[in-house]
Amino acid sequence: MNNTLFILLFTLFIILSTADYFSKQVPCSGVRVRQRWGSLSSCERCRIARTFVRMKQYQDAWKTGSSTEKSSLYNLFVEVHANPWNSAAWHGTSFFLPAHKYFIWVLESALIWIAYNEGPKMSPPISQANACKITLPYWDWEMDYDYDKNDNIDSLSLSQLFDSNIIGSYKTGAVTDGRFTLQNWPTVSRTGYNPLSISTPPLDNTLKRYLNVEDIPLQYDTTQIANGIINRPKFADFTRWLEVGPHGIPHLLFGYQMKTMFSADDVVFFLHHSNIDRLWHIWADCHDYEKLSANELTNIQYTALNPTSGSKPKVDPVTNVIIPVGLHDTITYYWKLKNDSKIFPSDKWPTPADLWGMGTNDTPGWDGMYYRYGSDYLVNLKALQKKL
Ligand SMILES: [Cu+2]
Repeated sequence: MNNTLFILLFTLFIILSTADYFSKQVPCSGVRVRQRWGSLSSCERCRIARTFVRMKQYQDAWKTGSSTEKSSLYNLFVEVHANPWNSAAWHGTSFFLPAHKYFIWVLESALIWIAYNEGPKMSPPISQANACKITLPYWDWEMDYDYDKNDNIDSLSLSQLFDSNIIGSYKTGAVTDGRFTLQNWPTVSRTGYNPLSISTPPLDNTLKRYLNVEDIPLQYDTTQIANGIINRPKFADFTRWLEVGPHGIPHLLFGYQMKTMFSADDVVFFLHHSNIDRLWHIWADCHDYEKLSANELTNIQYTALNPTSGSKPKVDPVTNVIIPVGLHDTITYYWKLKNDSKIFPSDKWPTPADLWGMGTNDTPGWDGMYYRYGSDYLVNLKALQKKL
């Protein structure tokens, strides 16, 4: 085979082996390594925030089917998450972890795609080389837990998450500084200003945050998280605990948009879910489940649970049929009832089994998924605990 033909076939292979809508259109390859938000440089944080804002502004006919109406790329993600069929299937069932895993993976691909295609036109520009380095960071809120309750210092106020240039200052109410003020960042959902009844008028599209730690404190420190992972070798126990407790509290603490199904209106949603996905990875690693292939999984590693707790199963909002959530049942990514989505096409809806493997150097995961989390202090903590 001559060299040109080989390169052509190799390029075609790369394109075909990374199948999600966004990642197949950019030549960025290799494993994506997700880092903690606090470990990123201010340039890296700013690059990600500017790309999010560009994604909000970027309009295209994302809603396929009969509609050609243009819509914001970022808002599409907000709406896909808030869609009643998706939200029913993805929450309070054992689809919770795999559904959000795939959702944030596609969002990360879209971020890279926007930075790659739009970045060079931005002022200041983002180079294509830097665009390919973008990954979705995680907010490790367990590090912001208030370890010393008597020092009169609110630990969350010192979190590296908040600043006046990027995510916004640490304060209750409307976001008025950073990159996500109303001018740059009109939210999809409209909320009022009363934290106790956010649907009380006047309603507007300003992003708002509650952030009242006296009312809703962060309840999980690193030891509790490590023990929660170690002591729950069964998926059923782990996912129930993770969704209700560690996942739920930051949503309530941020309040406003974040405590509704329009929670993805705040980019903090994605940093939070990156952390939740990271804890799922650590759980699999801790119990050596990551060495199993999808066809070796038993109901220790994945259990079909609908509902995860309580007695009311999640049902299809139209037919009232109980949503099947087995290892080989497809997770829904409906755009809306009748129209398919350009970026979540129905022939590409994954199952939990599809999403089990993250890919190795030899074999990419389902839909070309290939990512890891950066060096992790929790893993070290786990080793410590095992010695005790
Ligand atoms: Cu969700």
